Amino acid sequence: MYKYSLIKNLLSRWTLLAIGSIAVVFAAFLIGGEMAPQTVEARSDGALRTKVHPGELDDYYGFFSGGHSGEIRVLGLPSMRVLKRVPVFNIDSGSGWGITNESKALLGGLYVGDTHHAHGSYKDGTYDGKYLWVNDKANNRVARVRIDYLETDAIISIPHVQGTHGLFPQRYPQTDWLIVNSEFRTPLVNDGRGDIADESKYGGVHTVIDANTMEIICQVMVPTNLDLAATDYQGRYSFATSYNSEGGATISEMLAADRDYLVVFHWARIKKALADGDFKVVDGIKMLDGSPGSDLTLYVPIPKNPHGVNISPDGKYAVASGKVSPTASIIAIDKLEAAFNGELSPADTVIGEPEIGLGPLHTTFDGRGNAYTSLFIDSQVVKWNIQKAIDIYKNPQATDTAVVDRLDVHYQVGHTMASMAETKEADGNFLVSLNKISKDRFLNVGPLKPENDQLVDISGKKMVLLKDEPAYIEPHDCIIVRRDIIEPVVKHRPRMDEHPLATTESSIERDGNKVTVRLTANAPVYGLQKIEVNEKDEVTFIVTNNDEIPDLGHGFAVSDYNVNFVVGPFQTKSVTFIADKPGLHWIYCTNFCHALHLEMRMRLIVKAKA
Ligand code: RUQ
Ligand code: CUA
Ligand code: CA
Repeated sequence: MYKYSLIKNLLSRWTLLAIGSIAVVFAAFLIGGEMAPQTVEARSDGALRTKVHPGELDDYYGFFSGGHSGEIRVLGLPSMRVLKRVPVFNIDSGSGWGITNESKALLGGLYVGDTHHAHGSYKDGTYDGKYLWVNDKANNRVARVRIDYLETDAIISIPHVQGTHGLFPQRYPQTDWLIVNSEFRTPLVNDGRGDIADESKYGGVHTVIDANTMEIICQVMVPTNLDLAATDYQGRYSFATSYNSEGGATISEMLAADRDYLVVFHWARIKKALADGDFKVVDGIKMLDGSPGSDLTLYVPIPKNPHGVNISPDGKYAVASGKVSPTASIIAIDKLEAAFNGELSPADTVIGEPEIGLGPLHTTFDGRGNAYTSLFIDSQVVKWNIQKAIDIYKNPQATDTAVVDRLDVHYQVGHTMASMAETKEADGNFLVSLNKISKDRFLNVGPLKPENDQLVDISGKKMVLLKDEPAYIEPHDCIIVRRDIIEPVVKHRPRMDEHPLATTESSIERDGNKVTVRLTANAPVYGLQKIEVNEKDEVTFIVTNNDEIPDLGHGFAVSDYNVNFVVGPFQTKSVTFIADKPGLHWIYCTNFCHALHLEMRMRLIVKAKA
């Protein structure tokens, strides 16, 4: 019986596959022998192509936040291969992030971070391939990564906040604003003066950042906390879930109320308040008051301790879910203006509340009218139909359910994200379930196991689990972007003169006890063979890689000086240190660049003080 069905299964698979491949070849022939790069090939059995064979490229870029590793990871999907780790708020020995002068200037002495939400820049509701932004919940910063090099190019600190969490760029007409929420309520001026133990005086802050200059435009203060963030598809509103409407400082206080809020921020009115001077200035920052009663904000009551808020790709609905309510709430975005104008109560903008399961956190979309919500407690992703949920809500007698399918995931899912789902071009091909606990799914590696990011095919009616992928601590969220948007943007090298100190000739300059060495690196030699300095000199090395061959990187490690970084083609990086260890110190290339890579080294001679 078992054997029979196995053989039947195999047979039908192989036959179908064979017929399918003939069909694909034929179709390719029909359209001129070329498949568009963004086309995700369907397999004959209806599932998507998921194998990426050696030599083949993935269809999507995945940008995953790295949690408390402080980085962003770049994956290829559907293979789920990690292609690059972009250091952001951390120290990275591989690239020298946190070691070079350039990266230290951005990091400002802070070497840990907690990245939760990486989102891309938009034009007209879809990604334009220019930037990514990511939050640092631990040290309250926001970083920008330029996609052409996939390197961090700006980091700013957000004042007056703690728990910098939800982050979202403007989606329409393009990303000019970037908004960030503070999850923890704090005293506005948190300088240890006054009664800072009195939590009734704390508040949350919705920060508006100029996405191009990375300067803070203003902050909108509210009495409640602000957790996850979203923006609409019309450039009119931003959203924040708030689970501490109680204004509590303990977990039981934060769980007292049955409903908390989805807070909506009205952008035209924020702009008007800025233009009218309707703000106070605190530490040089324009602070607007968004307390209940202000015309800048709307407080939509939703069930209990909400977490995620996501906007459907058609721009019509905001979907939020309460961690301790088995429901999701559907908010009609086209009803918000009436509510802001007082013609409708905020509660009446809620047009659906489907019951979906326990511990709902985040929702993503397939662009075909379905939502997929992660259920932390049930360890499931639940697929439900948005229109059905709205119809059921209208009809109190309805007994059917909006739920279409459930998929067990392994285990304790946080975020879930579908391909292109945060754009109007959501394509409903793949979904990633970012599970916090892998339990027994991988070989045991000690007290802390990998997480499990699972790839799911959502192209059919039923979800199909395709792949388990162990992940190092601790990706929270991701976006999945079509390859044709990113691939043409990413460059092999910068222009050499992009770094003001780039050099094509090596030199040594001395100014008192300051020594500046400009150094070229061409495989397999540095431009100098020996440098002599005196003990306690302040030594700066400016290293330019003059090789233009793609991926020919040179390392620069100074033995026993805690200096190591890598310089890509035409890149320049610098480092400054005090030569406090007399003796011979070999400087060598750490990046295998040439048959004579091991010989690519030079001497640093530090002469002892008499
Ligand atoms: S959060 S697991 Cu930091 Cu995005 Cu919800
Ligand atoms: Cu240069 Cu190895
Ligand atoms: Ca609450």
